[in-house]
Amino acid sequence: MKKLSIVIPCYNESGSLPNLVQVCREACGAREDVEFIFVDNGSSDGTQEIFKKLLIKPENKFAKLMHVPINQGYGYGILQGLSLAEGEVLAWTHADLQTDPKDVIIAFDQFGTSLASGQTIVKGERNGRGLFDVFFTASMSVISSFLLGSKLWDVNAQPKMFHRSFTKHLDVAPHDFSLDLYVLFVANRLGMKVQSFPVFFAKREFGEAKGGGSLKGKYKLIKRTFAYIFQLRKDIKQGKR
Ligand SMILES: Nc1nc2c(ncn2[C@@H]2O[C@H](COP(=O)(O)OP(=O)(O)OP(=O)(O)O)[C@@H](O)[C@H]2O)c(=O)[nH]1
Ligand SMILES: [Mg+2]
Repeated sequence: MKKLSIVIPCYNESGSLPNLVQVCREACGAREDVEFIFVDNGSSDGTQEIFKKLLIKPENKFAKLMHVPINQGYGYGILQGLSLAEGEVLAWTHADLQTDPKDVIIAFDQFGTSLASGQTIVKGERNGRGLFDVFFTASMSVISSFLLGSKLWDVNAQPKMFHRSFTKHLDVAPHDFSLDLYVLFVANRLGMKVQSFPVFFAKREFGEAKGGGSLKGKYKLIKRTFAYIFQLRKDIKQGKR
């Protein structure tokens, strides 16, 4: 019986994969109540072949692989991974090892009782980042919170973790990077507790930044986030949410 399923969406992260699988295996240790689900999210860099070779090894039985043939966005990949999950508590985190996958298990052990109640969402809060990134995140958090009337802080920090009963709210979840914002918004709306815990945020070692890790990425993140926020506001006004 799995208690915790951790989904890791991977998009063109071939350089990180051997390290990622090893770190997740060590984090899992001998625990049989934890499973990892790696999602090859429509990568074009040989990710699928690398995963197949790694996950066929007996020591890597702790993990499953989900293959999304055509990339349809970060959120879509996570939702596909969640559909394979057997755990009572579900989580996701990133593939580039900026946040240690072990943190997900530590937080699960720490907040397991609140998570089991279905009334708590657990999220990371990034430490160890540069001043500019901290300022960028703080500004995004304040503006997003104001526009949605919802307390949002360090939205894109990983992991996100919740009881499986929360998945009923994911049918209309966005398929792009706004998924993280959406789950926090819904949790606030339902009056759930959003429990943060500190995670050290390292520099990316392999592959290239596709999210907010570069200036170009930050520009795209701003455009995408505000487009989604205004769509959400419209839906709320029209009673669709
Ligand atoms: N851009 C993108 N990333 C995806 C997708 N599916 C999964 N991912 C993963 O989402 C994670 C977040 O992307 P990152 O490029 O790390 O974003 P970021 O952390 O804001 O940027 P960096 O700080 O430079 O790493 C990575 O682990 C990607 O592999 C997808 O469809 N598009
Ligand atoms: Mg990253």
